[in-house]
Amino acid sequence: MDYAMMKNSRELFEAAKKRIPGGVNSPVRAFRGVGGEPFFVKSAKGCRLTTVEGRELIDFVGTWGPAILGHAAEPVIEAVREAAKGGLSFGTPNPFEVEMAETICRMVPSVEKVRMVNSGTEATMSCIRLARGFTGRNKIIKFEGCYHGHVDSLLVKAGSGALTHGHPDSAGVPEELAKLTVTLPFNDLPAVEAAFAANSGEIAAIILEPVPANAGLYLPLPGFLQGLRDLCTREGTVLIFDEVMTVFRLARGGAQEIFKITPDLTAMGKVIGGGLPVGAFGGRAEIMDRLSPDGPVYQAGTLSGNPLAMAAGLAQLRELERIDGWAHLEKTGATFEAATRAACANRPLTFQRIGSMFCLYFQEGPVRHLAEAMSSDRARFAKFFHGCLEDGVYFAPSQFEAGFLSTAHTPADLETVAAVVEKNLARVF
Ligand code: HOZ
Repeated sequence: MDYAMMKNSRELFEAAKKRIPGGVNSPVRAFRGVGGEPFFVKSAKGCRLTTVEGRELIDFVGTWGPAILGHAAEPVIEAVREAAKGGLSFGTPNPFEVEMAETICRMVPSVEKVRMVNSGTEATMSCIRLARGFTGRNKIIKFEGCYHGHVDSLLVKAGSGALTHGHPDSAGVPEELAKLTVTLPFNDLPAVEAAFAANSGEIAAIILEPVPANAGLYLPLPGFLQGLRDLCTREGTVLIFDEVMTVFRLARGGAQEIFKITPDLTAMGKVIGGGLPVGAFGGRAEIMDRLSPDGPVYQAGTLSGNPLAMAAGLAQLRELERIDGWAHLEKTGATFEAATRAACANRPLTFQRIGSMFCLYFQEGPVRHLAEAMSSDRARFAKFFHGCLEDGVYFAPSQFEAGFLSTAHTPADLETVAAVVEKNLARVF
């Protein structure tokens, strides 16, 4: 069967389900949070996806973050084409990875040294191991609803698909390991103080998304991030920012630049791969130097620093700097926010945005942590989602995911979308 020629999402999904668990290679794609079946995409350009049936959709998922210039941006495609001519993978050091390391360190000043990996999961997993190796301690603190990829120690009260599909504490994670993860409510500094008191001298790291975006999107309250920084400094604990989604997106230097906090380690990904599989982690040289081959903490990867992924990411970052992408995205975000807020007026809805990331909660708010996010009306969200999809607008298929804007979303696109949002809100209320 030539599946590439198939023009029917339903038939493709039926075939996929026979050979791929749930028919998808990542659970959030399965539409279980909204019901129905996923569509299959044959191509994507700018802010539009084209399904195998030939339908065009205005996309607010952006391949879950990487497509900050829109899909198939010319400079990125050109860089990949050029790099591919020289070979796809060498398994040796290559010049692209040196340039990427220098670029990351320049754009994110807390990062003195960096290592490339192949996914955000690898990045957070490596940060945890490194923090444990550096401190000689075992316990970590994470926050409810924060999702850091599918790392064993971090699939405890996790967000994203784990939350959407009702498995925030995944089966298959040994209880002995899960016990080493202390989970706390986000934005609750006294709870963190109490956890340090109860586990004195045992906490290797605090890991968090400084802007949690895997249970929708909520922001750190004033003083929360600084409070964590101060506690980590006092306790000799490694502060890890998971900025896989936010770095190079919210600002050149991510959430840490916006909130002026210096973490010890940062997990990165998405935008730095330009759409190819990539991740990175970096931070204080003193900590990073504990990595093998210099130090005793082992971490490795056959495809790490892959020339194509590096070339794509470098081209994307260069283009973002050339067009001052972050100022552009802030303007796009503000326009989108104004239109959405107008459509939401007098309805029990909460719209939250920072830069080019956003979430519309189906509840009155406030939303500052997981428990509040959970009280959203998910049935209403699902109806809204499907109405928008029918009208050609694709938002993330779960109340517990963030939306992403790109520099390819034009004012005309946003006007179209505002009318669709307005129409479908009127339908569901
Ligand atoms: N919320 C996830 C990314 N942070 C969605 C991507 C996935 O799991 O496939």
